[in-house]
Amino acid sequence: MKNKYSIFSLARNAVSYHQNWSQAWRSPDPKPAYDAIIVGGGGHGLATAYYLAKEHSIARVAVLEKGWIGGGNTGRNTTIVRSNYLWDEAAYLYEKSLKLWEGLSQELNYNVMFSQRGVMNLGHTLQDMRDIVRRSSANQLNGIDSEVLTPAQIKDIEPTINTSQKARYPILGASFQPRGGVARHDAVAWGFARGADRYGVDVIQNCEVTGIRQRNGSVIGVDTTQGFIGAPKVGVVAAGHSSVLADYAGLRMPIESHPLQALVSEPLKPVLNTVIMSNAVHGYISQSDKGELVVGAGIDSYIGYGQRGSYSVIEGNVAAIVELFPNFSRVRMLRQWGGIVDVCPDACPIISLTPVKGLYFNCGWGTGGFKATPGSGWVFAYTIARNAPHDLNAAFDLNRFYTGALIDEHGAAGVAH
Ligand code: FAD
Ligand code: PYC
Repeated sequence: MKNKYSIFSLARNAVSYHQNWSQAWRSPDPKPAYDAIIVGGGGHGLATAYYLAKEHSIARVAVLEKGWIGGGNTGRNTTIVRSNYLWDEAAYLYEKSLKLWEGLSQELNYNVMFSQRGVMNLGHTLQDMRDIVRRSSANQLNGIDSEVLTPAQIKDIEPTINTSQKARYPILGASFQPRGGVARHDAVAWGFARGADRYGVDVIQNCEVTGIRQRNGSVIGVDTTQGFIGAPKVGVVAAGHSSVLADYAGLRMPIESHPLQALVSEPLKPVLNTVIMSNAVHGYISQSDKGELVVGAGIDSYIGYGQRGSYSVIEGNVAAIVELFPNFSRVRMLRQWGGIVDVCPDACPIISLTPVKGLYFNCGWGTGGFKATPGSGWVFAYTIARNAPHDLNAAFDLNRFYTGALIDEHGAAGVAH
């Protein structure tokens, strides 16, 4: 019976141009003040608001987004999810996130299309293989699924890959995380937005934060394109624009902002079974459920805010992909785009209190924050609610850049930066 009604409702809404289609979340005007403001309506910001309301009963919250939700890196990334990081601190944080991914569609009652098809990181040199074995062993010691594959095992899983030892960069092996995979990126933003809205959170789009006001060293609210909005707690999750927001508060972040590009092909019949990444040749590839090949490379080396990227990176990227998969040489690429990623010197994020009381920053995820979306929101909500980090994010404090306790994850970052 339920299905019959939903089929009728679909047909009715199709002919009425969705006039009576109930909105997934409200579009409220901003209130004069909230208990907490989250700056940035990407997946991380929306997840933070969701967990603030759900886990900490702080629901007088506004998420302020300068454009539309998910229109930043959340909607621009290549959706790879994995937790195979080297050091305990990072491995625990990403693994918390992966566990949340595993129940996220049920948690939000929204299909985020999380597909655990496995992620392979290829090795092309003896040093690559030494690093792979080391990281895989570290993962296993931390209870994270990880295997080291031979070229023959790789070929069994991906029959179209070129494992010839005569290739310019021959494949010597790979690490494989079977629980890794991909998800539908904008569904994650929409699912968290709808969930947060149902707890009473105001998700406010087209509302750019243009200033962060403080009094006697404490935050008191933000200036926006829709006027001043007061709050004793402000959490900034602005991905590629974190330094701009930090500047509003008189802070400097140890961050560089770089373009990162991606491209997709025309749709093909199913041809790839897993996600394949190669840091050494600067290329990674997966196949979307629509059949498109989803391809990306390392960052563009210059600093900038233009969400485009340069042609030379694309050229090197597709050359690497064609070397790995010669039969893709005649596939046509349909679209290309860029996003701006904020990169920290140790390739790890900052999830931290700041010298301004009530002001918190969650940033510096570089090329790899999509996979962390639920976990990042979960720990950041805790940090804002308790005014103290959770054990899982204590090591990702801003102070590490003063103490020197950096967590170098350049090797585990899927793409070079
Ligand atoms: P965003 O979605 O960018 O959210 C930040 C929001 O803040 C934006 O919507 C922006 O409009 C808003 N904002 C900025 N300034 C203001 C302001 N002043 N006022 C109000 N709002 C503001 N990660 C992975 O784990 N796997 C991948 O496969 C992967 N691939 C990637 C491929 C590309 C091409 C790119 C660009 C990134 C990729 N990443 C990947 C990284 C990942 O996309 C990001 O780390 C992650 O999405 C960051 O999430 P976010 O919610 O913080 O960012
Ligand atoms: O962090 O796994 C990752 C990733 C893949 C592509 C971009 N980032």
